[in-house]
Amino acid sequence: MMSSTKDPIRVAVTGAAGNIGYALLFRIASGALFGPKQPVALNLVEIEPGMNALKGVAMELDDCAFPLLTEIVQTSDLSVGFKDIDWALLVGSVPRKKGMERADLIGINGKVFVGQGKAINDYAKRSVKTVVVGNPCNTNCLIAMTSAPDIPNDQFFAMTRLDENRAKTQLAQKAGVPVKEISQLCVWGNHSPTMFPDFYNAQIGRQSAVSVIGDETWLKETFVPTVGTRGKAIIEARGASSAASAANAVVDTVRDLVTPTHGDHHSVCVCSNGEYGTPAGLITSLPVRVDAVGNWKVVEGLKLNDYAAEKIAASNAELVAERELSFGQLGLSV
Ligand code: NAX
Repeated sequence: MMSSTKDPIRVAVTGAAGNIGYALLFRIASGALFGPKQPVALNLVEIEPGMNALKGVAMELDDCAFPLLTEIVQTSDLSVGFKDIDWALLVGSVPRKKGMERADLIGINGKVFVGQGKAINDYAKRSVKTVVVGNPCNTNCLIAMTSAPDIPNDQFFAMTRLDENRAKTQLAQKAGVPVKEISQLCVWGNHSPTMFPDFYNAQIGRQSAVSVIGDETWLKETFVPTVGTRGKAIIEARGASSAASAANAVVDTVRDLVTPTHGDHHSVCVCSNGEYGTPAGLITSLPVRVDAVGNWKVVEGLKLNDYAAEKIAASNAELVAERELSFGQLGLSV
């Protein structure tokens, strides 16, 4: 078989030596994002203390002899890590430590995402697309976007696909059907326990999920909080936070942003233009579909009842508060 002559797609991954990085890099290198004919180059970005572990990860990538992987760059220098990249997957961030308030966390990570946004602005391709995973991912993404004024806002995303995937499985298990039967399921708002997995618009085998499940109390009182606190439940069970499922959701997010969507839609945090009454300018999770030529759009015309609208408004109010706090600390303006 002839090898591909296409130019590689260059993907930067921050936090590359971390847990999600370890589950993600091998899937990118194997072709899971852009298909089996598209070469990829990996720019692995870490902070200094992570560089030795990163070397080991790069050695393992070498040892896979992935035919699609053309180059591995290892660096803690953003001017190298983000040079001419097509995608920035911003996974690394400082975890919340004992005694640290949420405001402290937002402040520490806020500075990191100012720096990364500026570096994307200065060194990446103008067509670069950025997906933020590191928490608080919506606000970190907003900070990076604001710090990259030369890159269009519609090229910035934050991840709620893991929440969508979690929600789908909860519905499938309750209904006793395979997970592929679940569609039209959008998680709205902030990637935090306030998120709203919209069971009203979801379908199970092309029928309304509410009518198939037949138990609205379960949907409101069990399903919604189970999805919202699933991350915590994983930590309690595993003693470590979600890594493989988070990496899988990064793969799903990027693949579905470069692939036309057929009939369904997916949850991605994007910069709101005020759709469905969400505050314009926030990075909030909305239902997104990709057209035949690869442009994404927020799906129009979904009906939101009072319960759904209230839940979404509460989650967006939390994002507005995070924006006020972080922009105040960082001296950014909306
Ligand atoms: P780890 O602590 O295992 O790894 C993080 C890595 O990032 C470390 O190797 C660290 O050295 C590196 N790092 C820290 N600051 C950096 C910087 N400024 N530049 C480059 N690298 C840096 O965390 P992991 O389990 O991989 O999780 C990463 C992030 O994903 C966390 O913020 C976590 O909260 C977030 N998550 C987001 C999810 C989502 O759905 N949006 C779900 C999973 C996960 O909780």
